[in-house]
Amino acid sequence: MDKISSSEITPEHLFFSRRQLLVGAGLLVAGALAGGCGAGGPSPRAASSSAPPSSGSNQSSESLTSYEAVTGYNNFYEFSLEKEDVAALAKGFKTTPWTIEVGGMVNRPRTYGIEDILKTFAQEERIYRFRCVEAWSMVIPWTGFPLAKLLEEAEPAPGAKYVRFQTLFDPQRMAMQQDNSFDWPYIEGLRLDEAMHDLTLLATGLYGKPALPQNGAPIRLVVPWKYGFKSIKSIVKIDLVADMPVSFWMAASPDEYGFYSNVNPDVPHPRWPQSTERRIGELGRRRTMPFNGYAEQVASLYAGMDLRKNF
Ligand SMILES: Nc1nc2c(c(=O)[nH]1)N[C@H]1C(S)=C(S)[C@@H](COP(=O)(O)O)O[C@H]1N2
Ligand SMILES: [Mo]
Repeated sequence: MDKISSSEITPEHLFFSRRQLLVGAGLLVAGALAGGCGAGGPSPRAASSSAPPSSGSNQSSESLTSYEAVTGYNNFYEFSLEKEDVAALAKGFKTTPWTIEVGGMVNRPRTYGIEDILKTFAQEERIYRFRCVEAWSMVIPWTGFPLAKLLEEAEPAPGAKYVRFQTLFDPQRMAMQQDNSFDWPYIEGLRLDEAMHDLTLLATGLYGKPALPQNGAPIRLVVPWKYGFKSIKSIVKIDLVADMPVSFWMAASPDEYGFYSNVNPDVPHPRWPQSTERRIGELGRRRTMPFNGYAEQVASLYAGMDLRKNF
């Protein structure tokens, strides 16, 4: 019912200081924010305000990563392979008008304008850990809505087993797409049950503001228990499909990148051991948690699977 997250109607300086206060306090949350807001500690909060508060102990030390780092240290190969250069090169990238085509094996295909998306789906705030396969991590307050809501509107047809996502292909505006050593456009995929999981977000903003181009504006995926590359940016197409999609990184380097890409400290990547990570803004390293700390919510999705084979 409340379509505007409280952060959107709070002047920026108040938003920033209130966030720091909440995180510093270990987490108070739900009641302090507008109804339905998912904000809390770095762990996701149940939407219901009657959910028991998580113990503050594993969260009090996890501060939000600074806005400067979240918007200044980016992987977005369409613009640059250098994380520090992406923001400048993406500056001025136009994200309106923008359409997102939802189709494939659905009963109700639909093309949304980004403004329809913002009107149709109540935006909420979710604070998630974000873990790149390069073994660095952040804590980011996203604004967005569960992908499940959009998929429910589309009504997956029988036989649809996966969701395939596609980034804009426009080499004039995304200069690296002129480089043929990659197989553009960027593609990602999820199994349908992963896509329907409540943690899986379509994000339109962060820190209570519309997302900037470097973070995948106007709409990008966020799957907090998987390596960051699954969280595809600047999406124009979402298709329900029968077969497992081949992602951009699977196509580029199949030995290094599997379909699942769940954060897993026990399965090293050939170039980056995964047992620890560097939290941006912190000294020293943290131990990497299975499923990036979301095992309680998502491990059951992989019951009976060999996670070394299905990496
Ligand atoms: N289209 C597209 N999406 C992408 C990428 C990319 O290069 N192109 N990089 C991925 C990687 S490797 C990471 S770690 C995250 C980075 O998101 P951030 O810059 O918002 O932190 O975006 C992911 N989504
Ligand atoms: Mo990444």
